[in-house]
Amino acid sequence: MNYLVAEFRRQADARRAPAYQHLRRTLQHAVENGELTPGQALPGERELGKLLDLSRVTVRKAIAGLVTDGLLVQRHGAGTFVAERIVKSFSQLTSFTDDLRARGLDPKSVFLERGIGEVTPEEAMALNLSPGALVVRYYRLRTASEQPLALERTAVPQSVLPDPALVGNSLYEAFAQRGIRPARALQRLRAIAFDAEQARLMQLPEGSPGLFIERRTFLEDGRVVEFTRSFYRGDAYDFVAELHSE
Ligand code: 16G
Repeated sequence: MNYLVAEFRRQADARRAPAYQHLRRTLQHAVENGELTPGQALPGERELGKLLDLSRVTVRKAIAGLVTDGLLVQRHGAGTFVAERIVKSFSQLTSFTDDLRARGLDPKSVFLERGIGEVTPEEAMALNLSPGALVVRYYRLRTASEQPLALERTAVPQSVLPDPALVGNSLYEAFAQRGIRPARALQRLRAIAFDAEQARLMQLPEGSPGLFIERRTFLEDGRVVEFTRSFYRGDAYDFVAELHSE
C-alpha cells in the first residue's frame, strides 16, 4: 500500500481540492495503473484512514463515489474490492445466476413485469408456438450486489412453466426444479445504446453502450423453452468463445 501513500501525497500536493477527492483520484490512479487489480480487496476504511491520515467519513465518501462509478464494489460483510469485468463464455449454456455466483457475487432479479398472455407473432415464431398459445412473460432488472447489470425480457411457453410465480430469482433454477433441462441454445448479439428508459433503470447515462443478446433455448427433443432478449451493460462484460478450425 506504499503506492497509495505516495500517490495520495502527489495528488494532495498538486491540487487544492477536498481530501475525499484526492483519495478518489488516488484510488482511480491505482486501478488504472494496475497497482490495484480487479478483484483485489482494498484495506478497510479504518486502515485506509490511518494510512493516509484521513477521517473515516472522508474515506467512506471517496469509496462511495467510486462504487457509484462502478470502479469498486462492496460486498456485504467482506469489504470493498476493485470491480472485475465479468467474463462470460459464449460456448456454455449458463444462466445469469450461474455466471455471477461463479464470481462470488450475489445475483438478484427485480421483476418489472411478470404475467401471462397470448403469444405475439414474434414470440410464436421464436418459440414454435401456434397463434393463441399462452406464454409466461418476465421483464427483469438483473443485479449483483445491488448494481444493475442487465435488463431481460423472457417468454416461456405456459406448457413449460404453468405459473409466472414459479420463478423467484432464477429462471434456470425454476426449470431445474421442474426437471426441465435446457440442452442447447441459439444466440445472436449486437451492440446497442441504452435508450432513456433503459438507462434510467440501469442507472446509466442515456446512450451508454450495451450488448443486446437474443437467446432461444431448446430441450434435447427440440422444444423451445425460452425466448429471451437481454440487454447487458457493455462496460461490465467480456464475452469469450473458444473457436475450432472445423
Ligand atoms: C442469461 C441468459 C438468458 C437467461 C438467463 C437466465 C445470456 C446472454 N442470457 O442472462 O437468456 O434467461 O441467463 O438466468 O446469457 P437466471 O436463471 O438467473 O434467471
